[in-house]
Amino acid sequence: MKNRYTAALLFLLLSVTEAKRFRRCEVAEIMKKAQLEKYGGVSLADWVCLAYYESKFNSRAVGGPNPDKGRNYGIFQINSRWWCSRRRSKPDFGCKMYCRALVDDDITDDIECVKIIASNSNRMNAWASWKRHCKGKNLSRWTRNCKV
Ligand SMILES: *[C@@H]1O[C@H](CO)[C@@H](O)[C@H](O)[C@H]1NC(C)=O
Ligand SMILES: [Ca+2]
Repeated sequence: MKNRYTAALLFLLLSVTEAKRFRRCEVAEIMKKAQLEKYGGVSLADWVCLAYYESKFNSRAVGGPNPDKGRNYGIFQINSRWWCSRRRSKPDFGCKMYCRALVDDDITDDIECVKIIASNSNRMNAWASWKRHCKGKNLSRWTRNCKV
């Protein structure tokens, strides 16, 4: 019994340290400050919606592996196949960043990376969850009551 209790407590502590869940308006306000709505030809609400469906606003989320062998990092689930480097050597992929910089609790550099992704020819279609859940929908609820 004692061991099970200890294990449960340890699990709880690990869960807490492994997830940093941002609040919806917190995400919207950071994005607004970084002028993300000027990228991808979409609104700020589209970006908030995208981040929700990619990661539930968990900046430490790691997804995949994908069929292309990449993994997806952080609040925007950025793919290491094209955009960030998992290796120790100089980061040379699209965003010129290490993937580990995409799973910390500072999302401002992640935003700079998605600006580059959204400027690419596929634009927002790089994110399947945006196409499925956000594209062309009424997204007013994503920025409702936020200071943006
Ligand atoms: C979007 O939904 C909100 C309520 O959720 C509504 O007030 C608004 O008029 C809708 N906008 C459009 C363009 O339908
Ligand atoms: Ca970051």
